[in-house]
Amino acid sequence: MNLRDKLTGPNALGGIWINDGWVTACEMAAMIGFDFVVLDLEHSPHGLDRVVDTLRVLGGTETACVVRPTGNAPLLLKRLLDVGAQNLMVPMISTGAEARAMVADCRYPPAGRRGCASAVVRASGYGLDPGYITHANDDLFLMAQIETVEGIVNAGAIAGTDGIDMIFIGPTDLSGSFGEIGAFDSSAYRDAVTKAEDAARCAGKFLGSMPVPGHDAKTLVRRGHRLIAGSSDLVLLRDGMKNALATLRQELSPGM
Ligand code: 3PY
Ligand code: MG
Repeated sequence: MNLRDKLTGPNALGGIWINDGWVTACEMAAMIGFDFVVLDLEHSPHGLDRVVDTLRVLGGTETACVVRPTGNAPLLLKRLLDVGAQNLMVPMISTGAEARAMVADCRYPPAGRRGCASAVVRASGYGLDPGYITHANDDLFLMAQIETVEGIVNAGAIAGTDGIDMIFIGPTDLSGSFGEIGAFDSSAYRDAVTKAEDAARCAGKFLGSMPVPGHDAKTLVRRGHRLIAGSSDLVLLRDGMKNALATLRQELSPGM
């Protein structure tokens, strides 16, 4: 089932950020039953090969692969699409023009300007799917991240852009754009989130975000969010290691 179909189901979708890019973590996430992973290229060291490996691992599973490129640039988007990524979460979309450029870069002509090598790329089954070029544009699920003050000002234009399927609010950067990273309780931040949510709703687009203090997953879902990217492979690994060491130290201390 593709991400769009999954999003129309009864429950909001729960996913996990993959920051280490370890394919085993993606495989495990699918076995455990996460609805999606976000393979994050913006804040991690891994590259395109890791994306291909992840798509291969998740290919036969019910877990959708969302890929977040480092930014909104045709050269990045084109290569991700060619290796078979279909669900892209593009960070820092702040104007309608940026949203239109993102969509155009992902669509084959005449709807867009994606470069074409459909006879050889993995996305078309290395050319085994001759119809790829005719359905590739429809297969896309494009998520624009609104996470700047400018993006909030232009939220209507971004959400209203044809081809943008979801507005994903990036709470950390958005709060930073208002002057203080993590100030999720300020009225400026709260009003901004409401504005982005209203814009998505008005445009009939899906909404998604990441839970942060004061805006937990339940609250987000109540406000209309359908895709919630919760924890991260690295956060879970870090906390698991910290706990394991704390327990071990306690058990090894004299007197225990
Ligand atoms: C942010 O919080 O800035 C993100 O991009 C992730 O949600
Ligand atoms: Mg961000």
